Amino acid sequence: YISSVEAPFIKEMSEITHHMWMQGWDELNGGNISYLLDEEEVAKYINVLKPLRTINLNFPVTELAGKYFIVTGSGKYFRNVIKDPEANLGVLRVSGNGDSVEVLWGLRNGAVPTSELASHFMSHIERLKVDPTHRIVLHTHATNVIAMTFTHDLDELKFTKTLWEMCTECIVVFPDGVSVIPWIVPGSSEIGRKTANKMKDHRIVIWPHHGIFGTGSTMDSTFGLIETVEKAAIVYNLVAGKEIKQRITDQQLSDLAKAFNVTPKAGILEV
Ligand code: 2HA
Ligand code: ZN
Repeated sequence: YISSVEAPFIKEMSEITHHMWMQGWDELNGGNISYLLDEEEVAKYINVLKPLRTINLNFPVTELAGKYFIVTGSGKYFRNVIKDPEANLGVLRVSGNGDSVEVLWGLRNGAVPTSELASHFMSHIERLKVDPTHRIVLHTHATNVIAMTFTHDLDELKFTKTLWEMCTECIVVFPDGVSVIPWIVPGSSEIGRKTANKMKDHRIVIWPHHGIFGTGSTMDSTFGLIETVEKAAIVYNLVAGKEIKQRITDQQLSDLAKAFNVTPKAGILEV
């Protein structure tokens, strides 16, 4: 095998966790990522014939049987991943009946996958149904999105419209809008099911007073999507309480969608 630390997927995970920590979004053990990998890609760097150990799941995921993922570890800090990927990340394979995962690399010293594995795996299942190129689920405590969930109506159509209005490019980047679930205890199967249910027709799910889930085919597109939502939330928070003298109108949002050939989520624009 080529040295595992040379694996592009380990480098990508190390770089993005470092970058997100630098944004201030992933304090302490906040945030988690799971990334669906191809067996051939994994097998170039890691011995897939010798699982290190098995971890049982309390939410079976038969749909993901045999699939490979690299994930962040539970209780691990994004800040530390780049210094020691093998302690803070793990490469997993879902067992044939979907009720456990085999650890193939990483999660040194008995560490376990992210506490939000239920939300991640259930979201992968739903996104793969609508997008065969889907690969990544990324959760982070994006500061301004969290702040916005205190002052803005949590109705997801209203939330989406406000974000679209904050920056011209938003409707082009997420014409499918954002979804919002109620506040639920994190790490639970319930929050996993509610999140995944929204993933049937959204790539973004906002957890009020907690953070955001984003999905996509590549690390760049997934991070870029979350970055764009967060940017809109920054602008929202900056103009909050100030007199708005001009704004992007519904007609202009509709013109943007036409010009960039995207279909805005229905029921939001009044034109
Ligand atoms: O990993 O972010 O939602 C800690 C969390 C839980
Ligand atoms: Zn969190």
